[in-house]
Amino acid sequence: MRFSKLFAAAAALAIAGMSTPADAGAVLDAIKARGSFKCGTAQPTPGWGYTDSSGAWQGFNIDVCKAVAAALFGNATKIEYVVVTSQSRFPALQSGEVDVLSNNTTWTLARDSQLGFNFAPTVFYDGQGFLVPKKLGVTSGLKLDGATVCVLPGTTTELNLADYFRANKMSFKPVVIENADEIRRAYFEGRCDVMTNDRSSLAAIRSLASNPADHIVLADVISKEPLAPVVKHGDDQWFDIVKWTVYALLEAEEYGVTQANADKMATESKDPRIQRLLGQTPGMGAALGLDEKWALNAIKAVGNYGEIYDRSLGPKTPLQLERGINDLWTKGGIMYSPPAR
Ligand SMILES: N[C@@H](CCC(=O)N[C@@H](CS)C(=O)NCC(=O)O)C(=O)O
Repeated sequence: MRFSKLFAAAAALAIAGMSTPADAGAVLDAIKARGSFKCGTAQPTPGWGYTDSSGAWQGFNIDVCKAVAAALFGNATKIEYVVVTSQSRFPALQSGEVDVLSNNTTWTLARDSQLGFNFAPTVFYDGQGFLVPKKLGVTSGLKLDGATVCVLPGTTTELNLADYFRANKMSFKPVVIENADEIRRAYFEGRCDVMTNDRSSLAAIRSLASNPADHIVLADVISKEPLAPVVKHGDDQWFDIVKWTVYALLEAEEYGVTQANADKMATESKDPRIQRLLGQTPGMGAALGLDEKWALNAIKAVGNYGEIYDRSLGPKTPLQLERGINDLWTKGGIMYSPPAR
């Protein structure tokens, strides 16, 4: 008797579970009620996230948020941008001050578990490096013994820096400043010999120099920094939406769907993978609890992953970052989306 009751309860739960696309939760409910979501972004940084002359946010990390807004609301402007620092970002996400971080946060075990977060797919595979004034004549990180190093607090950067110097039996003096503008100024004013951060951030900082050619990002890569959007534990549907929006941008690049041709592809492509991705064959939108045009809207708003990359970070931008391992798996990189089916 007791057994059968338990069984019935379990079966009811299983059926209930099957009737929704995923476990909807408080975060997505609040976002829907508000009609916008809160995108946690770093202090303005070239390429990654900055405000243009009209005050509008632009950049690679911003495009990730715009893609999510377009997938969710069919409108890339339904975003409230919240600036966070390296120190304030995690409390901001935990408290609901932001719904997602899109700010060069590295995916690590402790953040993914202990801090209570879930990481969407990596949008940029990076590694930590060193930015130095050329006139210092330093050619390798191993020549930095005794250096004064500018570093942001609460970062993997801070931890790797200590590991690297210890492992190589070198000493350093940290200059720790939370405000990104201030730490950049400290570096440019020579208050530290070297600035350390993710190499892609160093490229952005270098581009701010009065003469970027006076500064060099050393070839050393001292860590793995997979940078990914982050949400908090407890709302699987919101997590799925952020996750699959990133994947959709990658799939679009893989299948040759661009911002310019997306509408035409949606109606004319005979490729079943494209028909599914762009909602011509329904099902993917419903699976996520979204409109069937979710991916089409995201791609129309910001372009595919390659277009986003080229526009903000690529060789033709001040950051001049080659695709490298951030290229698609079909082109020798490690960017790979599971199938949208
Ligand atoms: N990826 C590292 C470093 C993150 C980091 O430094 N991010 C932002 C702050 S949220 C930043 O200001 N980047 C450097 C800059 O652009 O000055 C981490 O997640 O700990």
